[in-house]
Amino acid sequence: MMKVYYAPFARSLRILWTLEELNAPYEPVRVQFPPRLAQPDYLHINPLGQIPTLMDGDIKLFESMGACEYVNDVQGGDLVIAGGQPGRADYLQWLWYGEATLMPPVGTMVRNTFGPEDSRDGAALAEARAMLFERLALVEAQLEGRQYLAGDRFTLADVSVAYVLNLGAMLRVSGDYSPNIAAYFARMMARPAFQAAAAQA
Ligand SMILES: N[C@@H](CCC(=O)N[C@@H](CS)C(=O)NCC(=O)O)C(=O)O
Repeated sequence: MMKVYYAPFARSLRILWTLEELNAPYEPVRVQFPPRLAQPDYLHINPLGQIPTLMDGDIKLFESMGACEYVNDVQGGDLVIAGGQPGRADYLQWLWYGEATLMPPVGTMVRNTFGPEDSRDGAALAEARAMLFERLALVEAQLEGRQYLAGDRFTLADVSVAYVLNLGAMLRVSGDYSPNIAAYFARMMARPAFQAAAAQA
């Protein structure tokens, strides 16, 4: 059975959500955060000390969206838009956008909100927040007249981006989401699979 090393609110939530969407069996393994300080034995599993890690027998993945695609593959799921299918370009765009473009400012916000008090920088926080909202404007435009980010159906592109929107709620900025994003976020959070994953992570 696949094992997911997770911590609350960490990117492991993307993998747990994907597993729940596909009704796949898995074993969640809670890791204390941050592992390199709180749980050094985890460094044998993931030498970077990062969360998540997905283990499937001898196979190990430590990139959250890569792990989600892997889960979809082994489960024969329908959460990917393959080459040649309508929506493929949008799928690639938003799958990557969630991690590569939205997460960097959010990471800065998390560090400057929840990191050690003496290292928090209000100016860096404000700058990251502004950058996040500038980047979310493209998500808002993509969602005009759409329920999902790609291909008119729920995919891993939604898992990638909606996870970031959920972190925005933790950071108390979701009240400022623009209308399409606010409605989309509510739809994503209402999915039973998201709720099942979030309940444990
Ligand atoms: N690109 C990686 C990023 C992994 C990552 O940065 N994880 C965070 C938690 S969500 C972490 O472990 N941070 C602690 C650290 O880097 O020490 C992924 O998508 O899985």
